[in-house]
Amino acid sequence: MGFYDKIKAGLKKTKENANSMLNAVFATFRQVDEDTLEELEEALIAADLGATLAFETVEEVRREAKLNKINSRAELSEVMSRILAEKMTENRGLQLNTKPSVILVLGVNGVGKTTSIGKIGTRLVREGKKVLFAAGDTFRAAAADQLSIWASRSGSDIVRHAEGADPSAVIFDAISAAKARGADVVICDTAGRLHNKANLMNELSKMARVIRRELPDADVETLLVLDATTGQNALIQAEAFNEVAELTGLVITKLDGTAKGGIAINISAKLNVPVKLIGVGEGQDDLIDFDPADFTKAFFE
Ligand SMILES: Nc1nc2c(ncn2[C@@H]2O[C@H](COP(=O)(O)OP(=O)(O)OP(=O)(O)O)[C@@H](O)[C@H]2O)c(=O)[nH]1
Ligand SMILES: [Mg+2]
Repeated sequence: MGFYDKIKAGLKKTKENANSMLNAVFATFRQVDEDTLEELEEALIAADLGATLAFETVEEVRREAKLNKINSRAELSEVMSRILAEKMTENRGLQLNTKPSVILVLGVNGVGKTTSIGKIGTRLVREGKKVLFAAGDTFRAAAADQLSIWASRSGSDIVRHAEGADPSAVIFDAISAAKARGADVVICDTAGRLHNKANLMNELSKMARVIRRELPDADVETLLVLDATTGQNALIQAEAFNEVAELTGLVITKLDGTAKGGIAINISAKLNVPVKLIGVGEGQDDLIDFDPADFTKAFFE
């Protein structure tokens, strides 16, 4: 399956959710008039695009319709997907060119951090890389157990400490092990931390400092994982984490579920951070490279 088909299949549910209102607009579409534009704006807000982006998009559709008549549903969906794709930050993929390089994975409870690490590990191992997981979620022993399962499933190594250990110490050990064993990529799991808890945020910056101190010249991806089914709340989380961490990318999960995928477009447009990967299931292979143009095309088709 090509990327585009995979996105389409993965987003089937998301499309059904997001598009019930959009479909209604498209179904009755004849020409771009005030009624159509108003309905379109409402439908975009309902699809989690947010009021600002919905308004801007509709204004551009209005302008476009004046310049080049929009006469069919196909033309309307083509114009809409192009406008939205242009608003998103370009995705140049994971930058992991140093040996070792590091991926630090952040996000609140239950968004899919550990699962996404398992999927990313699977992919990198298949590309022939030596991958090492760092079990930086030391809150619960079960967290490291879950990561261990993903390590063996993906063919990655793991460094873990006992429950309650200092997460920064785990990361320090993982980096030393990576240097000693010649690993290509260290992927650090972290506890589901709440953005309004100062101590947890401090812990996070401490981990980032350890990475920088031990590997000053390494490529470091700091990925924030967001659960698409939480809608606008995901945007609030993204803004909060973006203030304390130097995010290099977003991973948006659960786009196979009841999410209305507009949140991916909204966040990518709002923050100057690209969506790099999307999760479309619980399986090892349910991870897709995010491409703004393909995504919006699948979204409106
Ligand atoms: N449908 C679906 N489920 C997902 C996806 N990604 C993760 N999940 C599920 O979401 C649940 C939570 O995933 P975890 O990876 O444990 O989340 P986490 O962020 O590590 O959670 P904590 O460690 O508790 O903070 C699990 O049941 C996963 O299988 C996805 O893309 N689609
Ligand atoms: Mg976890």
